[in-house]
Order: sequence, then structure tokens, then C-alpha cells
Amino acid sequence: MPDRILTLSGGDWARLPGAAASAELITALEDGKVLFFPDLRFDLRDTERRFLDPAVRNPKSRNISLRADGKLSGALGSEADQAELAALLARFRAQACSLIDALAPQYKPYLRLAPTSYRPSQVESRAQSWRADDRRLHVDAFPSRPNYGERILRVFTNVNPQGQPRVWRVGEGFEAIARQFVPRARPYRPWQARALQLLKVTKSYRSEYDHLMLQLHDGMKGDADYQANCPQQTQPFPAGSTWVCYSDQTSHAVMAGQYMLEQTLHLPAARQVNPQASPLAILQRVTGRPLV
Ligand code: AKG
Repeated sequence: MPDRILTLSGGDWARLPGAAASAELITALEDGKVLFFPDLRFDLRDTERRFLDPAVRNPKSRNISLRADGKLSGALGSEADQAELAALLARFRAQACSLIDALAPQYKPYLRLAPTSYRPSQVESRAQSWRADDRRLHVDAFPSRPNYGERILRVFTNVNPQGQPRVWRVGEGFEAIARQFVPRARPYRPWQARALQLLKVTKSYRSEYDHLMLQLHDGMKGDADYQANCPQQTQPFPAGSTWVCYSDQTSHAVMAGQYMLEQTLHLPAARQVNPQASPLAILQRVTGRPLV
């Protein structure tokens, strides 16, 4: 498998070395590659180090998250502690956004901010159903929030204080995945999509695109042979490093690590530099019909 990781130098969140390379970086990103910045570190203040503790997370929530409107959820602690943690996440959000602006300035008017998350739990000890288990290769798809092809762009940074890497597996390109799993997908039924919406299982009507993305997600995670034998590479992201990918397109699995910050941004597929590289365009080519 050709390398799916593009390693880049630079330790400044707002400025990438060699602006001329920008077009090449966007092509790689829109091709589903991971842009990896080994020296791009998110610094915690000394007073913030107390948040490097899994006990800051409310066990009822999977992650701690800061909504775009500033509301923090999933955290335990006093009001003052929570305000300080929210400020930490907001600072990471600002840096993640400046990185994306430096990387792809043409996205800026069209980006929609999604929550910022803090993941303080040890990956190896998480007990989950197979469908929720991110240790299996998958592309991201939201069961309750249909997105009609809108992109899921994510910035991740490893803030582990003991130098523990976050270890990912990264799989083959999206088109290869679509060609294997679309023929195995359950057929789309508009009446089911309507029922899911009426029952409030989904926040809006699930399009055929959203149905297929969930089928790819579940098809990949549910296939043990695929998990073990598909083309893939293991990539440790060291403490103090940052990486960026379109997680609805990049096949990924997290195998180890603890303490990571993540920012999600959404972009309409039509606003990509090359909309033809989007999962929506690829799935429409593979199925031969419009999906939204
Ligand atoms: C996901 O959020 O889709 C993941 O696979 C988790 C990645 C990570 O926690 O490193």
C-alpha cells in the first residue's frame, strides 16, 4: 500500500513552512491521507496539568467536549475547574482552526465549527461494543446526525505527559473501501429513513449517502478478516505531535494511547478544492446514482 501518511515539519500552528507546498498538502488531505506534524505541540500551562487525569471525565460520558457555543459537557469538578478546562479546550480550538486556515485558506468562509473534545481515557482498557470500538478500522459516520455528504475534518493532538504515543492503524483509500463494501450494503429504504426520523432516532431524514456511510462503518468494523488482512500501516503519533485528516474518508483505528485533544470542522463537499475526491462523489460514482 502506498504511504497514507504525509509527514511535515514545522512547529507553528499559524504558519506552515513553504506556502508553495499548500496545494500539494490539500491534494493529499482530500485524497484521505493523514497530515502528520511531529513537532507541532499543544502546550499545557502548569496549572492545567491537573486535568491530565482520567478522573476529570464523567464516567457517563465518552469524552469531555466543548460545544461551539462554549458549553462544556462530560467533565467532573468544581465550577472553577470546569471553567479552566473549558478555556484549555477553547485555546486548542483556536490553534486547530489557525492550522486549518494556514493549510487550506480557501476553506475558511465555508467551515462550520463542531465541538472540541478531550479524551483522557486509556484506549487499551476501554470496553465497548464492536460497533463503538474505534480499535477497529473504520471511516466516521454519525448514526443520529445525517450530514448529506458534509465533510468531517479533524485535528488531533497528543498531550500525553509520560511520552506515550497515540498509536493508529491507517487503512487503504476510500475508493477501495467503497468498492468492497457497497456491494455488501443493506439496501436503502426511504420508509425506514422516515420512520427513524419520526421516532427521533435521527435528527433529520437519513439520506442514502448517510445510510451507505453507516454501512461502510459497520461493514468494516464487523469484518474480522478485513480488519486483520486489509492493506494498512501502523502509525504512532508521539506525545507533542499533531495530525489532521478527513475522518469520514481516512480508514483509521486507535490502538493505544491516552490524553488527546480533537477538533472537528465541517465543510460542504462542494467547497473542497476537488469535490470529486469526496466520499459523496466516490459513492455516487460507485453506485452510479445521486445519493442526496
Ligand atoms: C474516532 O474518533 O473516530 C476514532 O477513531 C478515535 C481516534 C482516537 O481516539 O485516537
